[in-house]
Amino acid sequence: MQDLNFPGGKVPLTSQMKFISEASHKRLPCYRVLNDDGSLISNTIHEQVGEDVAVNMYSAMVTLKTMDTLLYEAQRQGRISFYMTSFGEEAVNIASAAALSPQDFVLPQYREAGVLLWRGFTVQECTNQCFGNKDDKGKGRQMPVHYGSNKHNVITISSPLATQISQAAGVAYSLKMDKRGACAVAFTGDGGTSEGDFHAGLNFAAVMEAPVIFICRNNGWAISTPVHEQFRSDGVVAKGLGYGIRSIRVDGNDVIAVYSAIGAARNMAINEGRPILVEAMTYRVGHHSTSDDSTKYRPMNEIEYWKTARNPISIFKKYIERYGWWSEDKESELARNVKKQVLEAIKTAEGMEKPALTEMFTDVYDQMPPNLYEQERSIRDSMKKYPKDYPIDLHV
Ligand SMILES: Cc1ncc(C[n+]2csc(CCOP(=O)(O)OP(=O)(O)O)c2C)c(N)n1
Ligand SMILES: [Mg+2]
Repeated sequence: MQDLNFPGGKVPLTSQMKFISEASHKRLPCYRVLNDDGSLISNTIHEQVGEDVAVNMYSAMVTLKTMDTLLYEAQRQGRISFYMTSFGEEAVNIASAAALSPQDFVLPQYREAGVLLWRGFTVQECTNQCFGNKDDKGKGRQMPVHYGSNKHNVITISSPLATQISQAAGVAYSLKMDKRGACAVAFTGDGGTSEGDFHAGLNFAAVMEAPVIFICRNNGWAISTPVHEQFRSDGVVAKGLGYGIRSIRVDGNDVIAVYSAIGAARNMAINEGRPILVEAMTYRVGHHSTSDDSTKYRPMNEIEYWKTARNPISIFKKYIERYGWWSEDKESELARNVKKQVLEAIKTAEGMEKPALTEMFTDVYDQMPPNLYEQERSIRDSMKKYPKDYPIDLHV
């Protein structure tokens, strides 16, 4: 039978009434370079990572984990209101950031603080944001961990899921029109892929040939929703075909695999002008946030397995030890320095004044409208009337 020329191209005809199966019997494979004992799998194609980059990536992962541990504790002590950790996902954070260029625009979900740290946004800056003090660039108006930095080309995190995905398609298209030789990178969780914005963003990027990398951290859970209640497709990578997007599934706990895949994705996105979808398979070892207790909905041994046997930091430590790039002395020195750095940052951030009250009402409109003046007056009256209910250090 002949092909028929439909709008959109020629399609072969068939007399067989054959439905396309909803699933292939084999799941799509996951690209991996490192064994769990830190040795290289033979015959893999991957980036050669030298000592400096490897040690920097390892140190950044340890910094992220230490910052998470101590800021999580600070929340438990009532010193900050909220926190989210990246435990178990340090490799996706750091290795993807390391494979990008500082000119690439990153649009994070919220579990990617490591990308900021890698770009030079300091532990002190993260801590200032979490404490909402006067050095927080967001002027204390966002929830903790909603970082963003103009200087580092990282768009501020917004709580509503997936909004960053369609925005990234637009950012990428503009980078392409301006011939900037850079790409946009949007992170999402597995849960974020159920939002309409995910589908709109991928389709828009494919049609407009926008240089954007969509990185999905498939960590198994969206708060208490497991992935089998999230989608019936073979995870996220399978969706790429539906949108005409080149895609790869990668072991998200393997630093070298993530680094290599994101580096290759970046080259294709920019040089060929196309979006790329990366599904990084990982696990959320921590609770969803400080408002969650994940032992209520998942078994302890599952958490323990990913925390120990599949820990991305320990796997990569074994890799750098094999090359003689790391030692127990270096490990203790790093641990000591990083802990000191984070504790000092917390002390400084906590001791700093809060932003002036007026900041709560500015930056939304060019000229402050009467209703905001009214709200400001009302809060000042309330402070006078109930001084005990407001922090004494509130800078008015
Ligand atoms: C539009 C929207 N719906 C619901 C929520 C509440 N919410 C916050 S995080 C989250 C789970 C997201 O899971 P996932 O994308 O897998 O990311 P992870 O937390 O696992 O990193 C939900 C449902 C939200 N913030 N925005
Ligand atoms: Mg998730």
